[in-house]
Amino acid sequence: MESVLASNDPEKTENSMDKKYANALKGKIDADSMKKLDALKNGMLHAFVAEAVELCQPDSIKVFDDSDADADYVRKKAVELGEEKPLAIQGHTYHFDGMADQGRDKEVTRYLVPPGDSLDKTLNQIGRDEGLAEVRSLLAGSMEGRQMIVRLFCLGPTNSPFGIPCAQITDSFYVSHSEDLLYRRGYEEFRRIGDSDRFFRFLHSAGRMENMVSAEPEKKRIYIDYSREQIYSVNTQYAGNTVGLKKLALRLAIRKADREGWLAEHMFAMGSKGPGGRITYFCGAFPSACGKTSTAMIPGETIIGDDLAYFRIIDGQLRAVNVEEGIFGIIQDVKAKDDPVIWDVLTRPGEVIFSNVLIKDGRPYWLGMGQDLPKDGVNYSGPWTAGKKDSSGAEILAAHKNARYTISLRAIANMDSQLDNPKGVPVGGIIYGGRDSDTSVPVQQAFDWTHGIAAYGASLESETTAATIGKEGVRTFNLMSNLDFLAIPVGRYILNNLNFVKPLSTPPLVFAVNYFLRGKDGKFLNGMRDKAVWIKWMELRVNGQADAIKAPTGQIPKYEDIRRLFKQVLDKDYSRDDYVTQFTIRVPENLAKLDRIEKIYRSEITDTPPVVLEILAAQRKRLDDLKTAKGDYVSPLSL
Ligand code: GTP
Ligand code: SPV
Ligand code: MN
Repeated sequence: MESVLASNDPEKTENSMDKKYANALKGKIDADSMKKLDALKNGMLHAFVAEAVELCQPDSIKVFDDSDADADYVRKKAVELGEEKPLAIQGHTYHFDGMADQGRDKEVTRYLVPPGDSLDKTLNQIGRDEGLAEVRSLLAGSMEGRQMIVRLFCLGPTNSPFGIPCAQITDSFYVSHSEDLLYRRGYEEFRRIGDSDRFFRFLHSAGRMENMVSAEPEKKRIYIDYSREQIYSVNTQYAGNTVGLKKLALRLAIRKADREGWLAEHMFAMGSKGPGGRITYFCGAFPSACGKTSTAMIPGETIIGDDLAYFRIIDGQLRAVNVEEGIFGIIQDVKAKDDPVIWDVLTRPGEVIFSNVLIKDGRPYWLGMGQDLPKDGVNYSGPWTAGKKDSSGAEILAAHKNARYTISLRAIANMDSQLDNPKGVPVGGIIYGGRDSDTSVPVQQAFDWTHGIAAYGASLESETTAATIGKEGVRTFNLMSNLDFLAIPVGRYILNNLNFVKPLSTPPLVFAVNYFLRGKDGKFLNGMRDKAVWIKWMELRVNGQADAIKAPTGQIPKYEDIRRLFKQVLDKDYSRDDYVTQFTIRVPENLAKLDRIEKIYRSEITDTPPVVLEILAAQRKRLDDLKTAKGDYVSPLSL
């Protein structure tokens, strides 16, 4: 049969939709959905839906608008169909992903490269024609017997220079429900943009399912058709692989930002309260599972976002928005004592999706929750008892390390009042951090923007975690925590960052933190809550109210300031010994890091901006000089 979409018939229905598209939907779409879709008068959207229907062959199609009734339908369907199951507390549900679907799957996430284009050879990629044929064959007929869900959302606030409208098509009510919690509704935003092609498109199918879990992980594919700003995802449910607006959109946004002169970052955004009630905003980039959510959630501060931020220069200020309005957060180690804000949301009635936790008697359990876990229950592996092994003989823990919760920021007591400001918030400081057991001090400030971008952001390394599938604990280069999502040349991306602040008279300060520094005994040198002190020190620095000591790697805090802040913020006595141990400059480790980073920029990255190498060379010289003067391990008191 010839595709109805192939005809070139310009004839319109009595409504706005092209007849060929209307024909493709006929018999499957209900009148209300047709009305909603038609009212948007967006030819590109109509084409996207019609093509998806032709390919995936759903039984029915439902188009959603911004109404609470529609969100309600999604929530109910997720439970009715069994993708989510209710828990004892009202509004709480849980969802499992498959055994081989517990994190972002970088292996099968590929860019579709059109003929004549080329991407950095380190990026996972496939020719566009070949890739499209492959993923389309996996999607063909994938929605038979199911309903196709057509949702419209907005990345960033609506009616804002930051906003990017998005259309998500999926057959998963879990994915759709997650998006309801995580993103701003966008039907009205589409109405506002009219017949524009300025929107991202995501097509997802969970594929064949067993027990409501994607059953063919070997056929999992996540393909990024960047030349059309469209993503295909199939045979997976894990949100990082399916929720188009999260990391898949980030890949498109980075390219769009590059073209348009703004920045799309893997960063949290938060407000820190300073003396006199002022609020100073910070954005921070740490790789997956390295502390963004925990930092954005510091008790007593305010949260804008925990994972994704867009930056623009507006009215002479660097301003940021949260791309999202919810949290897909790691649940491991969330405890009543350390994380009172999240704990509260996770233990009272309200909308929460728990994924890949242990369930027993209608209650969720996770690793590091601060209490003994049941010895049996149900988890992502099915019925579970302590000691259960997987097919390769490895122990299956009670809950997955990358188990998560999905909530709306609106449920959180310390949500910042500026979350929806269409112009975002002014950024006082940028923070880079990663899992670094042996090199960097807990907090330091760059000498200037260029030093911060080159020596902190572009030199970021972190040990891998359970948030991505693969080996954990491997020290990996991950510039600006954004390397997984970068499909523009690395040097170009660094230059975009370097040049971004050129129009500003005072750029934000740049800081580096390290929550994961270990002592000789292998134990962490800092407690979970110490980050609250580092943030307060940065807040004072941004406002010119704290001194610093010049070290070769940056400016570090003075003991007296930190001691005072520990007392004030955590009511803790911070000893001079702790200060010396934590802030000792570890010269050999810092030099070794420079060796690793310089090697990458000299031999693997072909468009390294020369200034990056100059900054690193100057840092090396400062470290060498210190070594000559004072040895390998230099106390901050002797700087
Ligand atoms: P993504 O959502 O994957 O992007 O991660 P994230 O950067 O938001 O990470 P998150 O804040 O959820 O932290 C993840 C893990 O880091 C948790 O298991 C925490 O226990 C651990 N963590 C956070 N802060 C600290 C800290 O100060 N010290 C130590 N040792 N671990 C920490
Ligand atoms: C991350 O892995 O950085 C996350 C979770 O924030 S995911 O949705 O998988 O991207
Ligand atoms: Mn993340």
